[in-house]
Amino acid sequence: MAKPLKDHAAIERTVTSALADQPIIDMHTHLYPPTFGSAGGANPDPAGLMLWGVDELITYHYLVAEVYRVVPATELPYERFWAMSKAEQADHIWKHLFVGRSPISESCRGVLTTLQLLGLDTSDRSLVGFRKYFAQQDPSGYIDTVMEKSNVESITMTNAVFDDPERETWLTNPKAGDDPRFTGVLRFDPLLRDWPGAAGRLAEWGYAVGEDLSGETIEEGRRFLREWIDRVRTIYCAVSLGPEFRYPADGDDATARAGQKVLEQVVLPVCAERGLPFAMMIGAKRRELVNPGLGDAGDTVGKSDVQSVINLCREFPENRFFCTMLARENQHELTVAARKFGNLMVFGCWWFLNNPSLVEEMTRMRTELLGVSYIPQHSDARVLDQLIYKWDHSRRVIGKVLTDKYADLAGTGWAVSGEDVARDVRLLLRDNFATFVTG
Ligand code: HDL
Ligand code: ZN
Repeated sequence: MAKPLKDHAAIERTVTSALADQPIIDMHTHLYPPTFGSAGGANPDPAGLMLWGVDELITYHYLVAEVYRVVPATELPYERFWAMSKAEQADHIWKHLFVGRSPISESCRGVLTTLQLLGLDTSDRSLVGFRKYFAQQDPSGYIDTVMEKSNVESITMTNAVFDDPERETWLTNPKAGDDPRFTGVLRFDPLLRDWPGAAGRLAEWGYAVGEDLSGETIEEGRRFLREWIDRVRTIYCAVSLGPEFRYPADGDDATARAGQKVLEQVVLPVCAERGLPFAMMIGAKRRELVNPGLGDAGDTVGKSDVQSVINLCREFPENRFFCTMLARENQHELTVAARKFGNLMVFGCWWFLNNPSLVEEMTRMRTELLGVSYIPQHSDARVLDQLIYKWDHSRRVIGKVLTDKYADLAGTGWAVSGEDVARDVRLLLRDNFATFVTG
């Protein structure tokens, strides 16, 4: 019989080391291997999709939004900011969010956590030394450094097939995704959010589809998905959906009705046939409705409809669904929905929820309602180095919650052992995902 953990301090130590020692499969990132072009280091490719280094960290779109709160567009027009070099943008953000004010927001703190855990001197308020360090790094070797420091064993990409640079990379270099440290996820938002636009693109690419979904459209749509699932060697398929997403679709909205038909007759049948989960990330209100001048920073959050997720899980029992929602207000109802369906796996504290106060609230609620049968976090990293801070900060909060929960458990007289904790942490940080993906 394993030795039970006696007191709160012993439980805290055990939980902290179990989380630190557990290699993570990061199930949602926007990261890429060097085959997609390296935008950092000594010889940056400005068109490269592999973002890394201090200037990319500081110009992450979360910080762009925050700097525009203190230097408004009336003072610095968006077009002028976007015309600056990456280094000039970073200098502007560093001046106003780090030197001119304390960098206590989660996005600013994250930059400093990453630099500190890389062993750099974060008492230095100049960027010169940091830039020198990154200029000395080799892109591929640096990926190993970051994965080792964050204890991430596998990085899941977001391969958005409707984004031209992404698609063209795959078409010109079939080996683009061969890096064993990365796995592919086929992302196709326009298929469901804007079928008329998507149909036009597919037709350009040689698929005999029609906006009116007639003729061979359904079969050709399935061919398109199958070909890209194979090319990307995708381990699940994904979309981001707006807060207005409904299943079944609102009868008056022709585009939404077309999206529903594509979901029912193309996406879900191909995912089921290939045994792939389908991930729905719901609640992002895209920048066109908010503030397009901010670019990636221009999107916002809206409350979504959990009943639509319930309807899909019930009506498509042969499909497996990942789901995360962007609004704090949706979290309790979505977590309760996960109690009703074994084919629903809730995951992550997405985007505007990835802040310690909300990660703690969500992780407590999920653990109390679901035990350890959920996936507490994904990084959503867009800049490679962010893995270091996003997982350091998340492990700290998850550790706080698990320590309390195991202390409560020990209080019932149940013998909590280090082996139990390590097994549960393995499920939360890796095996719940790995098992759900293989089905
Ligand atoms: O759609 C998504 O996958 C979101 O995560 C967006 O990429 C968003 O801009 C983001 O980076 N959130 O962290
Ligand atoms: Zn994302």
